[in-house]
Amino acid sequence: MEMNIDILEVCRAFGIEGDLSEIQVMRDGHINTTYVAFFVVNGELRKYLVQGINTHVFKKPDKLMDNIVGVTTFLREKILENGGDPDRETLTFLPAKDGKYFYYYDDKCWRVYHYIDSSYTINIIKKPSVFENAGRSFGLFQKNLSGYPMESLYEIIKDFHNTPKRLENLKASVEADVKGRAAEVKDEIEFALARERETKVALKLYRDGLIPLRVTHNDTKLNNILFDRKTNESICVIDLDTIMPGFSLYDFGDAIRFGANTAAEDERDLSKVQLSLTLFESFAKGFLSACATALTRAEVKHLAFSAMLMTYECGIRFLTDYLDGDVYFKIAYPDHNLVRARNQFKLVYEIEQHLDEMNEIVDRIYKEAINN
Ligand code: GN1
Ligand code: MG
Repeated sequence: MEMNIDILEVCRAFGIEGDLSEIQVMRDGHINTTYVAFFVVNGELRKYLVQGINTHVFKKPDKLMDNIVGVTTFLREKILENGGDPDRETLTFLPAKDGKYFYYYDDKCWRVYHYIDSSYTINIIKKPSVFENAGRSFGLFQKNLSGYPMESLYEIIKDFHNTPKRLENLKASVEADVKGRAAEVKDEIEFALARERETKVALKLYRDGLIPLRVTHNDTKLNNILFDRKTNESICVIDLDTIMPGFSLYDFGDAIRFGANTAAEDERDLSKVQLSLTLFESFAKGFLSACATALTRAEVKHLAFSAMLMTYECGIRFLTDYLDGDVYFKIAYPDHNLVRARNQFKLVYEIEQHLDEMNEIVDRIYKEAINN
């Protein structure tokens, strides 16, 4: 078991002692590779998350970890101020023996953090209250970080949510057509190109001074929240790699994209892909209960639209990666990225059909939230 030896060596480099008793693989993420390592130290079981950083995506692990350690240290203080438990409500990273929060072993870059025990992640929502909880967590996350010095954050992935740029990338990939796949996905390309005007909306609002830059998470998938096994409450926002200055619309929209889809992000049967208005409302309720008073009028007005924008952008990214030959997102089978892209575009269509209702919901919930 070569991997066990690697993981063990990595853990030792982060100062972990004891006997390695078990390794589990975590399969949720599309980018990094994550393991849980179980150690027995003086008869006591200790669990660590050992993560191989995808350096193709995150080219500067030092900057990445500066961002993350800066933010988690800041959040720790906030959580303590609010009487919470920072060991469960934010992530705790371990320095390696050289004091850095990452370590190269065998050409791979690793980091290690404490496993938050008695917690779980969710991929599909069964109960709306769970999604409301998630909304509150992401809203609070944004609120807690409102005092964080934004200028100290490094832009880890340039133009990450620059939707016009994402569409330009798609056009370039269609042009290059390195795998000869463009003909097969003509309809999807057309769908993406037909919405070019929408790509510019958020950036224009920013340029017009109507929405501000904030410290945002930028990858608010439901499975980037830990829930407590005992209380079933959401406890901790994880996957902090893409924390950067961004728009609140990104965090709201991306959460809806993933969590209010009635099917998984890679469901092939598109008849199952719909937008749940009930779930949309639940998330909006949670999110706005945490940060309504901090949002500008234009942010609130575009929350429903942001669900469309982020779903559309993600579809563009999956389609681009399919055309590029699957070089970015991990795939489990050959047309996985195409299945994901079709799924996202179906959801875009669904959101477009329900946008008026979604706007009414936000309006109602916003009024309730600011009157409370
Ligand atoms: C990736 O790492 P993960 O699986 O949480 C991606 C997100 C996409 C998402 C689509 C750094 O998130 O931007 O929205 O897949 N992360 C990065 O599921 O590109
Ligand atoms: Mg993740």
